[in-house]
Order: sequence, then C-alpha cells, then structure tokens
Amino acid sequence: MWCVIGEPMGKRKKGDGRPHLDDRKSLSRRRLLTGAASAGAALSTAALTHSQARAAADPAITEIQDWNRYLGDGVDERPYGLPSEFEKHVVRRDVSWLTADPKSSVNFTPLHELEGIITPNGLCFERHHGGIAEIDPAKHRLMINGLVDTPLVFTMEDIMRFPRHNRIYFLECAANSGMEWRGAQLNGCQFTHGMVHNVMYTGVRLSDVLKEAGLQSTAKWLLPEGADAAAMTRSIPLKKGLDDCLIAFKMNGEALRPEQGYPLRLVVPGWEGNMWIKWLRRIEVGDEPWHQREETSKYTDLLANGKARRFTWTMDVKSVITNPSPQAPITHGRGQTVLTGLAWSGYGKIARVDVTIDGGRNWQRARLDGPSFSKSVHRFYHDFYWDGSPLFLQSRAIDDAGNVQPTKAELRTARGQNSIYHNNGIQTWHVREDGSAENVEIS
Ligand SMILES: Nc1nc2c(c(=O)[nH]1)N[C@H]1C(S)=C(S)[C@@H](COP(=O)(O)O)O[C@H]1N2
Ligand SMILES: [Mo]
Repeated sequence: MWCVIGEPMGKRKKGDGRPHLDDRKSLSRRRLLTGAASAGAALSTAALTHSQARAAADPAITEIQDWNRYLGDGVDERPYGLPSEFEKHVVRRDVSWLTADPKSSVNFTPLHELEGIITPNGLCFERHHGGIAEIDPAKHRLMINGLVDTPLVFTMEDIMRFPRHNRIYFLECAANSGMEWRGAQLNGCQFTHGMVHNVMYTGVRLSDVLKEAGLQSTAKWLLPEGADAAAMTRSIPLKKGLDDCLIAFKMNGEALRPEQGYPLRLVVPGWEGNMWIKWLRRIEVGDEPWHQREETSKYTDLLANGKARRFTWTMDVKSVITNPSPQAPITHGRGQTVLTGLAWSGYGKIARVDVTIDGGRNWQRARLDGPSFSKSVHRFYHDFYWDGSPLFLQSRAIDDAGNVQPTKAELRTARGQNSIYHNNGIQTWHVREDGSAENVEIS
C-alpha cells in the first residue's frame, strides 16, 4: 500500500519519486497507446486506485480498536477452529423449490467466496438421496464380492494398511448448471455452477483392493454400493476402476466429512459425481452392468429428436467467472479490477482459458495461477482497468486434449433443450454501470 499515514496520496506533491494520483491518467493513456498493459503498469494502477479510496482520514488507522485493547481467547478455547465470525455469510446454500425434500437434495459451494483451487471441507456442496449417514467407523465394513476368487470383508484398519496415495480432483454433479439449459435462471455462480468441489483425497487404489480379492477373467463391471438409507449403487466399468479410482478416507488431510461419505468414499476422477459412491460398504464385481436396476433415466441426456445420450460419464471442459458475478458485484467503482474464475475438465489439465469483458468481441488469454493437476480445477485471473461502462463477462476453457468449451447456442444445437445433465456452456455475467451483476444470455 502506497498510502502514508497523515499524508494522503492525493495531497502529495508531484515529483517526490513516489506514484502520484495524476500518474494514473498517463498510465492508462500509455496503456491505450501501446494497446497492452504490462504487468508493472497494471500493478501501479492498482496501488494508485486503492490509495485514492483511502485518501480521507481513516478511523481504522487513527483509532485503537477493541481487538488491540483486550486479551483474546486462549489456546484452550477453540479445539476445532472455525472461520472468523465476519465470514458467516460464506456458507453452502440450497434452493428450496428445487427438490421436494432436503434429505434428497443438493446444496451449493459458494464459489464466489473462495480462492485458489482447494474447496474447504465445510463448504463442499452436498448431494445425497437419503440424507447423511452417520457411521461409526469401528462398525463399518467394506465387502468385495461377485466375480472374485475370494470374497473379502475389510475393516477400516485393514483398508489403512494398503499403500496410500494423495491426489487432488474435482467432483462435479452431472446436474451442475442443469437449471440453465433453457435460459439464464439462477442469479449467482454458487447456484449455476456450485455443484463442484475440489479437494485432496488420501486413499488406497481400488485396483490394489480388488487384486487382493483376485479378479476372475470374466469380470468387466463394478457395482459399488453405499451404506446410506438410499443404498445408492452405480455401475462402473472395471477398466476405469483399475485405471485411477481410489477408495478415500481423508479429504484435505482430515477424515472425510459425514456429508462426503465418512468413513469411506469412492473417487472416480473426471467422471460424473453420481458414481463417487459415499459411505462405501460393498463392491460387487460382475460381467455386465446393472443399469437395469438403476434409475438410468435420471442420468441420461434427452435429445431434441427424442433419443437420449447415455453413459456420458466424463465431465466436459468447463469454466466460470466467480468474481465479478451476481453474488460478488464490483463495489470499488471504476479502476483496477480483479476478474477470477475456475476451469476444469474430466479429460485432463486445463491448457488455456480465454476471457472477454465485452461479450465476445475481444478475447484475451487469462493468466492461470496455482498448481495444475489433471482432473482438478484450475484458477484463472484477468486483471483489467474497468472504465465504468457495462460489461459482458465470459470465460472459455480449453483442455490439454484440445476440447474447447462450447457456447450455450452450440450446445443447444447439438443437444436441444430437453437435457438437464452435462451443461458445460459458456456463462455470461452482465455487469451494470453501478457494478451489480446478473445472469444473462447473449446471442
Ligand atoms: N451413497 C451415496 N453416494 C452418493 C450419493 C448418494 O446419494 N448416496 N450421491 C451421489 C451424487 S449424485 C453426487 S453428485 C455426489 C456428491 O458428492 P458430495 O456430496 O461429496 O458433493 O455423491 C454421489 N454419491
Ligand atoms: Mo449428482
């Protein structure tokens, strides 16, 4: 921060060697002339804009605050830490009209309040069909049966003795953005895109556990089953199970949360969330899928011609701008502005994200920042000077397999209007002159 106490920036004389308010004009003019802002120019503009906001005498600096005056809580007060009370608004939210009952429903990750690539455990969206199972791990078992040489039952302790692996993956519900198929619906990326989370799992390889039981030569499919009241099951091709699936017991270093399947969940990297069975208690090995026994209609994409896309397991390349967005308007007025968002693909890493602030007339390459892992979310930024005029913000992700995120019009041409699942279309936020933002579609 350039601001010096008792010497607000605006009053400083020009030519004292430090950035001056008047420099802002020449900076932005220079930027216009060269057509591109260097990182340095963008940074100085940011500092100047911030200082301008603090030019008036500020009681936050001149007055002693309570937290500076009194002793705080001791180390015996917070055995399990919680966020600051000033962050109370940062919570998962549900949409009451979406489902008949909250026990078979979904809530959404507050993407617009988060940074980096890791979702904090308490903010990971929840999707369950029979409420949260509260399982005593001492009484939890994992059974492997079906086309195996030796059916086995594992305790938690047994599972912990397999070699462990740490991997960061996104989980996205196939229904994420599903309400947006027919047009802009929900006002906030939490609701349009919040059925995704990204954590580091610690677990053991599913292949190691299956090998212990011994796979028979006819084995082709897996039927993992949950111990919740819904006893949810999904058919998964054995090939995927042997490729990169994990049986996880930790997320972000600590035990899975009950909401996320404590004490065991299946991790199916890059594939739709419904296959990631929580409260995992049994895996049956078979030679054909059990789809007939499942509610396949729920996970089928109905096309305009009445036909359906089925078994669309991999989650397509997708991105969303999280800030600015309807729940995160621009409140600082015109000036240097941080645009950020998330991109992910079930096919691999994100190679590139393009961003437009004028509804697609000009696209610029966003800056990817933070660690980049296959089948994990990636964080992107586009730092720009907002002149106060209305904006139409969009992001377009491209993965390292060459898949390009489609526009919503392209998606509808390919798949019609009847789908719910696998909507990876480009999202538009309209930012008004007052900085507020809304969910819109432009053609
Ligand atoms: N046992 C069980 N596993 C389940 C479900 C469930 O209802 N029961 N829901 C599935 C669906 S549809 C999704 S999208 C993910 C959601 O995982 P999350 O609650 O960790 O976000 O879990 C999947 N695994
Ligand atoms: Mo889901």
